[in-house]
Amino acid sequence: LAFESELQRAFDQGQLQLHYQPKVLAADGRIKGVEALLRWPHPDMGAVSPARFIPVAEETGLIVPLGRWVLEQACRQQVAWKREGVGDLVMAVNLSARQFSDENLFDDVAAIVAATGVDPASLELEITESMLMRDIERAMSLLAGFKRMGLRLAVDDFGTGYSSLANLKRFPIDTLKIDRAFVRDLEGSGEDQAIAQAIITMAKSLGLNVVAEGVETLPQVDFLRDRGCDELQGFYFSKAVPAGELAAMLGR
Ligand code: G
Ligand code: G
Ligand code: MN
Ligand code: NA
Repeated sequence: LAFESELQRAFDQGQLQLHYQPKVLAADGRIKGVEALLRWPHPDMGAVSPARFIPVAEETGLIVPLGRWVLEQACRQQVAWKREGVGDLVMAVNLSARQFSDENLFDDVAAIVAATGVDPASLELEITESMLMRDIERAMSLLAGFKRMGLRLAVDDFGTGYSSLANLKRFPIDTLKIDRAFVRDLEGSGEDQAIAQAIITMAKSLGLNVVAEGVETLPQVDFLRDRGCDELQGFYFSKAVPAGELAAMLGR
């Protein structure tokens, strides 16, 4: 079967799963929220990376129903964790370019928020810079609508795209996520240290929450915390795990 038909079939048969990666407060290590990340445990190929199948889902258009499923699943999980006393975590969900340009996105999100009863203040949409910059007017009105709905908005992979902070401040953004490209070599690279420091300083002065991605080592943790980064996400703390494992982590 061609890869795209296999993906469609996996989706139809309920084989795609969501895992959740913690975001911890730099100050005290408590889990503040999670990022929902798709997983495809393939019977023959093993785990297929979303880096491989998301672009295919974008091409075929499957990303639109798949994205709705991800959002609904993530919202239901947020509500379940809250109800069960596991925690009132901020649930972050990635949006892809094709979803973002889909004319029904706003209504789909509104319908899912209403149907699941999730507190919109506990739902964060992760959007990349390039999605914002492609059609600035449309992005502006979409984001304004999401803010009126009470959602949180994050710019993902920050620093790799074209936007400047000056440009970004026109958007009603709550959070900047420093791309892991700047975190990876933090210990050895004075340039990456300067970039990370500059992003944190400017984000703070604009009143934005800052999250560093791809945090894998204690020296990275120390550097980012000491410079005022609010939240940390990466393998140092945890990879993305199934919902049950996350609940167990919070229980400890
Ligand atoms: O989890 P991992 O690092 O392997 O993810 C690889 C890429 O796939 C990342 O860019 C991530 O944002 C993206 N991705 C994972 N899950 C989703 C999802 O539910 N929706 C979208 N649009 N992208 C996702
Ligand atoms: O593009 P986005 O930021 O949504 O991508 C999230 C991806 O980053 C996921 O595929 C996740 O598995 C991956 N990831 C999360 N933490 C780390 C980390 O500490 N190191 C590396 N290399 N990848 C990570
Ligand atoms: Mn992300
Ligand atoms: Na990212």
